[in-house]
Amino acid sequence: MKKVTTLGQFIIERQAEFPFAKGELSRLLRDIGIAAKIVNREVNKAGLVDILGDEGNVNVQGEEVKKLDVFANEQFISALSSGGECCAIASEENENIVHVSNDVSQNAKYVIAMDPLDGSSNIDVNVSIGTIFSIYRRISTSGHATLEDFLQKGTEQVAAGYIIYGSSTMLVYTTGCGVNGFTLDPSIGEFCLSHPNLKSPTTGKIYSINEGNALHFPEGIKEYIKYCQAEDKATSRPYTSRYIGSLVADFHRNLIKGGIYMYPSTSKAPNGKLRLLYECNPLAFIIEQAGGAATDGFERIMSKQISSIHERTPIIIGSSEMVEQAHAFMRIHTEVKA
Ligand code: AHM
Ligand code: MG
Repeated sequence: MKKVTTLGQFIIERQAEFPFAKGELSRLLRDIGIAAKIVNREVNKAGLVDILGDEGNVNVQGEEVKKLDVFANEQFISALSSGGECCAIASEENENIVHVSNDVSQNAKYVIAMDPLDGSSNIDVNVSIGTIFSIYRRISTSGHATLEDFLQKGTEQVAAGYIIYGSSTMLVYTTGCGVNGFTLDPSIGEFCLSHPNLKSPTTGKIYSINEGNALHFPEGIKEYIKYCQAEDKATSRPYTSRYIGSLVADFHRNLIKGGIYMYPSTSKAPNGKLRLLYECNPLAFIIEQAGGAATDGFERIMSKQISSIHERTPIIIGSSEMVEQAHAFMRIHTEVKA
């Protein structure tokens, strides 16, 4: 019989790779895994809320029915707070940093940035959604964590990962020594190693972008899309267009199959839509660890200076050769303009 490695076993086996305090980072990842299972349980019941809940947002047990993104935020904050290894959390759901103020956590060495439930507009229609997280070692030495603890470049991430709540639920993470994927086996309630040492194909046939915004894209992106759609046998073009509108799901598919995901700046949203701290940097860390690339069209995502926790950035992310090609189009068309 094939040996099954659970997430917990894997973290312990691999903790020698961790650059700093080994046990603490292991426990943080374990806490994230636990919260993910609880959120997964609720995501799977999402459709039932309409049946079990009533108009006043109260279910048959008399409990308040919470929006899933609010629920996910609370679950992750609670798991990370009680674990004692994280002193503060920045979340898409909270305007300001959430300090973990119990005695155990105040002097913890790590801070976590997260999007607890990304793609939440897809919940009501039974389409995949995800959680994204990023772990930094704090810079401040004692007391409350500071903004500077979060405003570090993506290159300083100690670990990052995502959970995809899809046709199956997977947790994928990196600590800077490659990328590994775990699939939740619902029968035993454990994440089991299913995708060891994930590698991004150097090129692919999929491009993912919201073409509804095409009128407002930069010239370089418009030209790159024409390139994706042009016929050329040698490079397997035209590519296929695939866009779920759930970042984690689009990213995950392209990571496995090879492809490129773009959310560029538009004339309406000059900084794009996605958030640097808890959406782009963690996925950039993962894709680079898998051999792919991530840029904002001009600069490597992980090298970008960050000045606020909810800052947005354009992003081009995926298979290395495809990202390089899109980048080249951006360069040429910016030079032409200048
Ligand atoms: P959210 O954080 O409000 O859920 O928005 C992020 C989502 C991503 O999952 C997805 O890639 C993107 O927004 C889709 O945006 P659009 O609908 O503009 O294409
Ligand atoms: Mg989001």
